[in-house]
Amino acid sequence: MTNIDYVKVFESSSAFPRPSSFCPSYGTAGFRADASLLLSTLFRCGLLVAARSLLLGKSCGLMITASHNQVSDNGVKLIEPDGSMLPQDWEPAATALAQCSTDQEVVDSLRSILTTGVSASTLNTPSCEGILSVLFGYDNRPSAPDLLKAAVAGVAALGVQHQDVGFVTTPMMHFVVHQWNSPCRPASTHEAQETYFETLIGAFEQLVEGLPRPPDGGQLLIDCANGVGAHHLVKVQQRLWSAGLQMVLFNTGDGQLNMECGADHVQKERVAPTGFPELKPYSRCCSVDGDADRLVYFTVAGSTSEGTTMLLLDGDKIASLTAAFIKDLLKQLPDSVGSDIKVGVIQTAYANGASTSYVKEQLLLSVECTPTGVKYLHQAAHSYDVGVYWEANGHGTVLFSAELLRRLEKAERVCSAAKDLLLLSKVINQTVGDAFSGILLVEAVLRRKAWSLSQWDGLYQDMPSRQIKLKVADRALITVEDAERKCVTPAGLQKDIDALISEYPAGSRAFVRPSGTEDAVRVYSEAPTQEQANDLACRVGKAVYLQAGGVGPMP
Ligand code: NG1
Ligand code: ZN
Repeated sequence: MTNIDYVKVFESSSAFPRPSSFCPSYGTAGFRADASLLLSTLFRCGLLVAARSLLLGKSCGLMITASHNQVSDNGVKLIEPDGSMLPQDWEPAATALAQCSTDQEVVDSLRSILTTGVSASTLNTPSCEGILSVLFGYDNRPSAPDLLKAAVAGVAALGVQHQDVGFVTTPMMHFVVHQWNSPCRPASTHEAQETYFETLIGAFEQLVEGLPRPPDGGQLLIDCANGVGAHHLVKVQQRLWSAGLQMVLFNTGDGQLNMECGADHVQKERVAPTGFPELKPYSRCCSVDGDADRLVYFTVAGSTSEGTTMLLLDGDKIASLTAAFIKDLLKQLPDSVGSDIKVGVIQTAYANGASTSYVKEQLLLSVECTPTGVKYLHQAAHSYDVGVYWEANGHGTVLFSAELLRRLEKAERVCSAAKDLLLLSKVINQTVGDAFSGILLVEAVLRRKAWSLSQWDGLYQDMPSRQIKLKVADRALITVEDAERKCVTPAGLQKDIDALISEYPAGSRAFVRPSGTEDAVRVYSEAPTQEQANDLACRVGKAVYLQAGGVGPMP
């Protein structure tokens, strides 16, 4: 094990004291808070990611972003050498380190991480300092440069080198870290970014080769949320135009990040983003979030006297389209290749009930429900040969098992479905949910099926749903089980929720959980009509407010 200079760690830590009232914890997607609070957290994440790199003997990554949150927030996500997310058994150590009150506690916490390796499985892995470094990426928030300096100081305190990858989307960063640790390591992180685009676009071009452009001319209006995605999408516009995909970019940085735009806004508010032109019925539109790891499609149906109807094609619809396409291809494989392939669709409690029924009853595929957060879905997807996972908010991807890929490679010369599945596995960023990869995936599948947006939308009709959030004094008092569908505490709250649900028609449901990224409690409901869903969410919100110490206006 490397000799760690703990005196240096102590001294470096003293420049980044934790604000006394700030108690960070590793949430649904890393640490996230108002950026002004985060310097100590970033310094300590620098220590942690450097420690992890030393223990594994490989280069880890650190991405500075708060995704779809407002511009004054920021956050940090840690990335494993293979491009996956920080293992869950490291999360308590990350929280403990971030919460230390003194520099001595920081040193002690770090020492304990390094000496125990957190879990026995990482203890004996040799270090190989010198060839490893920590990779840093960030989005376009104004707080990024200061937070980056704090993280660099943390990594330097352990004597580990770093590479500045620059402005990147979160999924690009996962891909770059994966590449950096692969046997054919690129010469620079810039080259790794080029490989990212070449891999995804190259596979897309082959999937759509020779197919006619869509009837709408292939125009796709993209809301970039004024985030980092725009920075990269402009560079590939020309090449994709040649492949029949005309990306027209909006909210490319002239407005405020995520302000009335972005995938979260479009999905939760069910409105077109700001800055969009008046839409023609069924024109193709999509929206990505601030760090471009989420994607939702939307359009408008024909207008009525009350205006146009917004159609949202969310993560559930993307998952359903993808699963249907993959299932068709798998059916075409010869028995020797495709007889015993295990396919699963992984969702959370927020998945629309109609999508779950579609996958189970129409596609006849198994559905698994996990707690919110892609780390849970991703882990569950690993137990299938093809694990299709998406959150309703548009965050998801598909994982192909190594064994299946080997079989497909053997068969690709003689079987076009095997070749197509291999191309799909390249269009899809398997390290993490990726909006750009999602766009290429959806566009390729629609082109292959010669489907319009309305045909895609017609796979199933969403059950009316409603999501609200409210504030309580301490959201940690709300605890949940059964993949977050049942409330354990406060005692009695679930009984009240059940009683409310029983007043609505069969098939109605509602649940409550504390957010892992915001100081809020989320309430979700589904019912046969929109009025009933709104009403149910509001009444469940009131029950939470009364039983869990609501703050501010009652729903
Ligand atoms: P929280 O705030 O824990 O609900 C939100 C999303 C998650 C996930 C994370 C990370 C909803 C209901 N929740 O988590 O799905 O995307 O942010 O960004 O959309
Ligand atoms: Zn995001």
